Amino acid sequence: MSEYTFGNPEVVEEECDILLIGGGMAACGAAFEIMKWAEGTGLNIKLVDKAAMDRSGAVAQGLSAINTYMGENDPAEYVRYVRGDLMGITREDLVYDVGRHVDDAVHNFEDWGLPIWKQKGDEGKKLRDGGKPVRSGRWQIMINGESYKWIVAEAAKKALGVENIRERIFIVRLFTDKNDPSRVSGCAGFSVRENKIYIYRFKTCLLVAGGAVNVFRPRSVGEGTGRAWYPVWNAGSTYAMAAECGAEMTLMENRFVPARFKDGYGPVGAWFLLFKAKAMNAFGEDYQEKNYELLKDNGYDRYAMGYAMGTCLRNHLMMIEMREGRGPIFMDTPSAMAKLAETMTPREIKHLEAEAWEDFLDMTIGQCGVWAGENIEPDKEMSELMPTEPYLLGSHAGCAGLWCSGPEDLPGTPDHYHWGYNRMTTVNGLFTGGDGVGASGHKFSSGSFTEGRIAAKSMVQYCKDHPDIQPELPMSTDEIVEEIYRPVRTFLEHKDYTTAIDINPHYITPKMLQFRLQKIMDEYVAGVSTWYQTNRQMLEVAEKKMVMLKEDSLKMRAKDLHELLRAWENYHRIIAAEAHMQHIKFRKETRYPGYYYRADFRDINDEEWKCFVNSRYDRNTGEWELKKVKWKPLIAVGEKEPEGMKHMGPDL
Ligand code: SFD
Ligand code: AMP
Repeated sequence: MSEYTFGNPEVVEEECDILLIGGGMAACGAAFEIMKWAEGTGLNIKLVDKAAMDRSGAVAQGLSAINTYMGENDPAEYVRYVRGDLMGITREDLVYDVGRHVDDAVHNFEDWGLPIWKQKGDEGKKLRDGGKPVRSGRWQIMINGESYKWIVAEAAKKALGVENIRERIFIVRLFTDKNDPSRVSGCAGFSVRENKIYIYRFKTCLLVAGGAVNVFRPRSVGEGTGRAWYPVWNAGSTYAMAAECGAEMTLMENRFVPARFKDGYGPVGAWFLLFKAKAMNAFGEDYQEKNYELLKDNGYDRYAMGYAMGTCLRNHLMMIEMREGRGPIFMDTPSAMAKLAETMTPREIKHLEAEAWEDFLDMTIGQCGVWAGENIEPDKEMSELMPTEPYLLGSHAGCAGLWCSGPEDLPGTPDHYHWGYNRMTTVNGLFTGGDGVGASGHKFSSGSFTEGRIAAKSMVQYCKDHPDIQPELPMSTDEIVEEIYRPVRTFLEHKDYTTAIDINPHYITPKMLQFRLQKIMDEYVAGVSTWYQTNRQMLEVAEKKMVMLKEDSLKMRAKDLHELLRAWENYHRIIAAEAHMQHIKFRKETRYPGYYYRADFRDINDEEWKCFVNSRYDRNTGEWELKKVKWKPLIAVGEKEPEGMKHMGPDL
């Protein structure tokens, strides 16, 4: 079988001061920012992305809104919003830090060519010059964003220099230092196009490889496999690689279950907020209004105050209808469009129809496919909504991630919120941003970019403070190659044992392993098949099955580079899944109804659980250590911005 000649990879070894791992919003923010601070230092800075930066990450298909823009709002109010949406427990220092800096990111995007909708009379006037954006919600502004990622990536590449960027390198493992296990020293990965392994040594790195998708069995199976809301190519690398080198994680029990247009996974924000559409049950009832009182049952109403009900609570009210047989849930697009059209000219109505399509054409083109394929004209026919399978992420309406040091200049911040450099994890030299930073959701694209910028500044400072670090890897090159190419070796060694390449007692295909993981998570760890419910016993079964799955994961095969990628993605998903499962087991309450339910602890229990849950993974023993960490509110309820917390503007 001469086609299988990729068994002995070439090894490329490189050294740099700072490595950015990922090429998404946070990485682009870092790449854009870092050269300003590094000027004159001689620091060598590189970036590696698993894909091509122009279209990599969650913003690949573009977006139609920027969901975090302060404008006239006060960042303290933003903290209140995020805190409310995430059921009370957030790192308010980190959230505030994003809020005070995020607008400058958006102004830059506009300078680089991103079209931002403006209110009548302000067309052509930039945000920077006081141009008023079209707001869909209090925090969200509308854009024509099909090319959003191209635009941002172009600026990042220009700033960092294309010669310092390598695309299509999938990083699979981070290393602590041979002589100092509290410090990161390098990483290794492989090219997804060539038979090459890459090994990097560095003083510090920014690990921003996005969230985790396809950990749970998706609603799209069979003919729909491959459709998901969040990007399928983000496989939990951020969480897994950080956990494997001992970084503390926080709120990994949290997940995001977005309500989406069914089957196409089209986002609902523009429909709810801009078009003012209403969702209803099969009998035309507004279930949010109808079920509101039920929130009192388990103390869920405590977090339904203020101007917006949290995302998970909106899900909860919808799920009651679906569980009790009053689905489907519909988004009433025709009424919303008819209402808007009442005051419009025929030309404006045509434009409105175009906008309804463009919302998805700009961001989730598959939804247009569903509409076209099912003959749905949104001004004439309603569309179904559906809560999706769970995703692990820290930048959208979720807050799973790594425990990070925050800014030091905010009054009232407790000592355990900062121990070093802003956005550094508990492993020295290991920084993160975007989906990587836990306990501070609702950053979205602009906030993730902003966090990349914040981390970039800190990383340069870290290098200046530690000029003498000589990173040394704890493994030899041969050992690293052996580990990364294990699935390839397994395949080459056993492929001739059977005549059917996919059927072999000596190996498991990455696809089958992924199905196994998804089945476990779906059926025992509160996936769609149990309507997001679990309990201690179910989690214990999952844990047992996971041990075997992990054992078998060492027998994954890779018959080509694509499968090698799939194999390692699965490995990352398993670690992320384990963290999620362990955290859900530890937190004995239902903190996020509508995201998941602990059926054995249905209430929100503020007395015992208004705290972070943090964990550490020991790669050598496979053990998880979990603990409660004190939460502290920094922004008072319903007051103006506290003294000393002034909007800081663009200067980081
Ligand atoms: O409509 C490795 N998001 C929205 N944000 C908004 O501001 N407005 C919206 O309208 C948003 N909506 C939305 C959003 C996302 C998606 C998928 C849809 C709709 C359909 C959220 C933002 O996009 C999100 O918050 C940020 O992009 C997060 O930024 P970051 O940097 O944390 O993640 P990334 O951009 O996905 O980038 C990850 C990068 O890592 C690379 N990578 N590289 C090397 N080695 C590995 N092992 C790697 N693994 C991954 C990736 O290639 C990528 O470059 S709406 O729903 O609300
Ligand atoms: P989505 O399209 O669902 O990802 O949402 C985009 C933005 O709108 C996010 O900031 C959401 O939190 C917000 N959003 C979506 N639906 C609603 C709603 N019904 N009420 C308030 N905010 C919403």
